[in-house]
Amino acid sequence: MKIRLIDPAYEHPYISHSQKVIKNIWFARLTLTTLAGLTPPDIEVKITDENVEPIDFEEDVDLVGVTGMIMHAPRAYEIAQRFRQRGIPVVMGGPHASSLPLEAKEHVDAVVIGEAENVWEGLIEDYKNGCLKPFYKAEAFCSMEGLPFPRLDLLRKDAYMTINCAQTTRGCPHQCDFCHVTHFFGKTYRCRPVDEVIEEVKRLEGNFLVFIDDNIAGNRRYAKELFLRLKPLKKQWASQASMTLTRDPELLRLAAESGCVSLFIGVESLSSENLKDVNKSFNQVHQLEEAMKAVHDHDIMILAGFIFGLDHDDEGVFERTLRFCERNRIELPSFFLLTPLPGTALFQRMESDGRLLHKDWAEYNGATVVFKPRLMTEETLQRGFNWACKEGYSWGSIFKRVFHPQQRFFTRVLSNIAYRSIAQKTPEGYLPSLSRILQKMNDTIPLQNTRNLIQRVGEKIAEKKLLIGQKAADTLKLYSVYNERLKTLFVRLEGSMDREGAKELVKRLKGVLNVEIQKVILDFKDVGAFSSEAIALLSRKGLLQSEEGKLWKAVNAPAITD
Ligand code: B12
Ligand code: SF4
Repeated sequence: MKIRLIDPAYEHPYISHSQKVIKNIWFARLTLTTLAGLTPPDIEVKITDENVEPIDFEEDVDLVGVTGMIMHAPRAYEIAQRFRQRGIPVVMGGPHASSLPLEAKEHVDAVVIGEAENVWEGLIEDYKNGCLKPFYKAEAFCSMEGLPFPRLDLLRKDAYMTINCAQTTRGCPHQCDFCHVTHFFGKTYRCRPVDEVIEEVKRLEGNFLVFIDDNIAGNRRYAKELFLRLKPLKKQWASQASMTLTRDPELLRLAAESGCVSLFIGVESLSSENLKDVNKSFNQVHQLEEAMKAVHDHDIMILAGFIFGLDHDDEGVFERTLRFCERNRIELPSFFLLTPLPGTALFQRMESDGRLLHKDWAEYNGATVVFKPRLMTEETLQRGFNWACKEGYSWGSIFKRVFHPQQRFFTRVLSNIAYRSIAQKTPEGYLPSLSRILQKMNDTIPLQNTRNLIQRVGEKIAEKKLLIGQKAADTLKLYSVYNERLKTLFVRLEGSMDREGAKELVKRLKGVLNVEIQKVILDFKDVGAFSSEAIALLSRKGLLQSEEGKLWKAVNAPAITD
């Protein structure tokens, strides 16, 4: 019996990679090599990764297996159709088929939902007996003990940066709303026996490998043991981890000592409201810069993932995020557009709110807007994203991010050049016109004179006083969000306000008036103390008026009688 396993290509004018780029930056996924490893030895099994070689549709095979993420679905269905026209049965599995098995079944003979480990051999038996079932779903997640090693020998070694890939864990202890991993693996986080991982790593040629785990440090005890055991092998490795890794200095040190040279870290957003919305509050915004520094101090290169289009993102998000990457010398920023993947909590929410623009899965590629953003139009989000991709890999930005005295300088430059070649294919974008203004409206204004400040609502209950006291710092902070759909700028003020602070606020707001903003809502709730001159100035300028219909609307304006 002959089986052909196929990884469909993704054809797209600027997202698909050329053979050269694949050779420079891609590693092979473990999907089909794992499946081949699970195939009984008496069966001839071969792999085609259509990204690096064409499919032979005339091949003499008995059964075809196709995989695919969501964006690959249309191509996977085309491939299935071509083989089925010849009477060759096709089985589909992977993230897309597992999320939408009924849809997939319309295009193939059998669908494997979830992991293949516990069902693949049975499926082959059913095929041999002529009784292939429409769906296969294992009753439980597979054991991580004794998994066969992936058949890396079936890949075209010369086509990728490396084929040295291994997996140590499956799943993730977290449940971010946009991520497919927890949907696929449930709330499980399963670790392979360290001995088996070490044995597999020892067999890999060369000194570099990629652990394709979603979160290699999800279980600290396990990760520490793994890193300790990896150290003597003197290999270098790359992987993905959540920010929580950076909070355990010992874990980070062990990772570095065991050969970790680069980590993909999902930072996602610089807004704590956004992170809260998508159930990722464990990424603490105020600790981000420190976390990036800790990783760099161990000479580990950072590939930081950022998502644009979350509900609290306004037109300022693109520039703010890029400047963050430059300031923190993030070697390889990876920008994605929020993409509701079927099966995720995000998808359910967007679908029930009527926010999905369509279900053309090929467009669900992380670089195309497929939903209605809350604070921007679709066009602004798309163009801003394009701008960030291009600008992020401009020479100026590369210079700011990699030109610093650290080891592996050339690796950093070379990988940026490779990413630059991808970024340059992105269509023209533009920085939204309000971006600069929004940077100024999200700022901290230092106080000149703190002596004359009058505590607000000083007579209220003691706890409140304490809270207000804490907020009445020596600065005035501006948190501004622009809603392009309502043409309204919301400005939340926090801290204390003296005359100079009020003057500076008025000056900045005057700049805002020159652009398309139609209304400004100023929220004074978190201003703990004012000087009487500040109040007088704000009143003169009309900023404390709260009547509707005016350009300004004040919320929680001070009512101080001194
Ligand atoms: C490595 C990886 C990548 C690499 C891929 C490199 C390459 N050469 O393709 C990189 C970093 C480039 C990448 C990019 C992207 N990725 Co990716 N990636 C992964 C990751 C971490 C591991 C894949 C892997 O090897 N898994 C190990 C194997 C053993 O597991 P598996 O693939 O699930 O296969 C098992 C079963 O699904 C089943 N199965 C799978 N296929 C088939 C087929 C048949 C016939 C059968 C019977 C069974 C079967 O059997 C296997 C054994 O149990 C997964 C997460 C994950 N844990 O899988 C995300 C993941 C697959 N990626 C994902 C996404 C979204 C992307 C991007 C679209 C991100 C973006 N927005 O740009 C891009 C697309 C890139 C592209 N053009 O293809 C999502 C997919 C979600 C979805 N529903 O589509 C995942 C699940 C991550 C996530 N957080 O949600 N990715
Ligand atoms: S931490 Fe990463 S892998 Fe884990 S659920 Fe969140 S996005 Fe997914």
